[in-house]
Amino acid sequence: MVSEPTTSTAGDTRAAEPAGQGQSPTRALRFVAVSNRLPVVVEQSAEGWTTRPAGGGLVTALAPVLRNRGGLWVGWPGVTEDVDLHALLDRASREAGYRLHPVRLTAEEARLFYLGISNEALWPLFHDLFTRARFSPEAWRAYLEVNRKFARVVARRGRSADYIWVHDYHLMTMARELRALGVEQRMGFFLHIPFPAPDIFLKLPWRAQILHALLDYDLIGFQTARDRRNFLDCARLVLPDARARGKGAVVSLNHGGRTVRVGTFPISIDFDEFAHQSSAPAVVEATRRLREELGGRTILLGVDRLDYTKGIPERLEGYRLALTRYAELRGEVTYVQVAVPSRRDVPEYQVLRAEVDRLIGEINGEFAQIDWVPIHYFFRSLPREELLGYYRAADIALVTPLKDGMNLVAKEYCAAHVENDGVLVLSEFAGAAAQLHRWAVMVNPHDVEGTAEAIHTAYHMAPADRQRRMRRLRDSIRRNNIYRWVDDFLEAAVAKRLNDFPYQEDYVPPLDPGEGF
Ligand code: GDG
Repeated sequence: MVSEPTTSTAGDTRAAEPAGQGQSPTRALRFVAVSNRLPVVVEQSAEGWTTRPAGGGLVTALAPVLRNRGGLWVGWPGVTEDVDLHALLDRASREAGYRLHPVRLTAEEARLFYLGISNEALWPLFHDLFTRARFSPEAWRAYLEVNRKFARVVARRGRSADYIWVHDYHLMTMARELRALGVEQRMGFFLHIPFPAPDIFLKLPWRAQILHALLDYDLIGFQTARDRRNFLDCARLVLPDARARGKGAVVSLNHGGRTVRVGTFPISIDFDEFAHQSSAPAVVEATRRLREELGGRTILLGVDRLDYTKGIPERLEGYRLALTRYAELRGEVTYVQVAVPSRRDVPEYQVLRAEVDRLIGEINGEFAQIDWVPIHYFFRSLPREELLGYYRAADIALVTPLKDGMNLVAKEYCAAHVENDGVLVLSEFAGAAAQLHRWAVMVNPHDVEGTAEAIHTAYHMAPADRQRRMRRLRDSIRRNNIYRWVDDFLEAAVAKRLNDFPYQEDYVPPLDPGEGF
């Protein structure tokens, strides 16, 4: 950080930390993960304020990395009320196995930074849906201010041996703020969502500010080669002196006398853990029960946050057409859609919810028989064990986003199919397609007829073909698991691997008093 002494605060409890593998606490290599949201949901219940682990791709990917490594995760707890976070987050940190440190936002900051820019400008634009994007200068000023706030919290909590790893589109200008505060540590950034091509990115009023700020990181990571190519094309157009050099997964970008590394790091899952949990007796029993309850029919499964990028209405239209065209599917297949509520206060998401409700009502109304319902719909998050039961029970997974950074559901579905059965129907526009396209049934999610045909193809696929493809899918995901993702990123960032960060069972660093509490 700036320098070690200035990071100490009065009453700092760090001196009590165990050294870990013979290193003094302040020298031990430590992860500081930073993301918009902390990986817990803080909510009010009958017992008062409580926390529970949050879901979502980023948490699934990062939690195993920080667990028991004395790591720190900095983020917004998601509430703007005056909640006593100290005890709440202390307990949640012990349960998680890493320290959670909050950045408090006012209701106005949350509205402008989180809703105004992150959800209503960057999210749609970066997913190529620019007609849904709104650009508010007032919200942009709040975005910059909140990035500054995050930077101040990290600068105060930091130590010289930290590796600062910032995540996602909410925090693209944070490195600039950290540098302005004199922070010198190496810092990396990973974009979980796609990076758009220049003809879309250049519509952003703050395109130059974002690119300049991103270049203050030392390493910028993208999910796929396509995203990185888009980023480099945009950088060359907006910053005429920018020059990319090198080949392979990590290249160098020179600009203004600085060299930044730019890499491709496809994110993944803890494959072995998913496979292991899917074999647990409770999951096997849940799978058996589900199959029985659904009358032994072929099960199609969709699992998504209820988000317009996930292509749920388009998929439903594809299913409707499949039932219309291929009579043999009627009464023989059942589609289970799990839609996890998301961003409920954004109007587009309310419209989407109504559209999905309407389509499901129409399809069920049109095709249902007295002993068969074509679509079972859950508008809620399922407990992990139940989700795994659905993954295992499903003969066909429909993963058809209009655009997705990666899509972990596709990988989790395959990991859960420990008997090498099941068919993955996958969108060409999911980041996962780059890795899995050879063995999945590929679709263009905008093509209703193509989607119907893909369902038909998956339904009729011969068992030997299913097995061969699923084995290949699982081999690829097993090899390229979440630990490989972390190792590749850290190797490029600081020439280290995950195992260089000391593992300490049951150790969570003590809570720092001060800002945020
Ligand atoms: C972003 C990018 C990128 C879903 N339903 C339930 C549940 N989930 C979990 C899944 C999975 C996660 O949520 C969803 O991850 P995705 O990757 O599919 O999608 P996003 O949340 O949009 O994630 C994405 C990711 O970041 C990582 O970089 O892949 O492209 O958009 O882990 O298991 N979990 C539980 N119950 C559910 O009902 N417990």
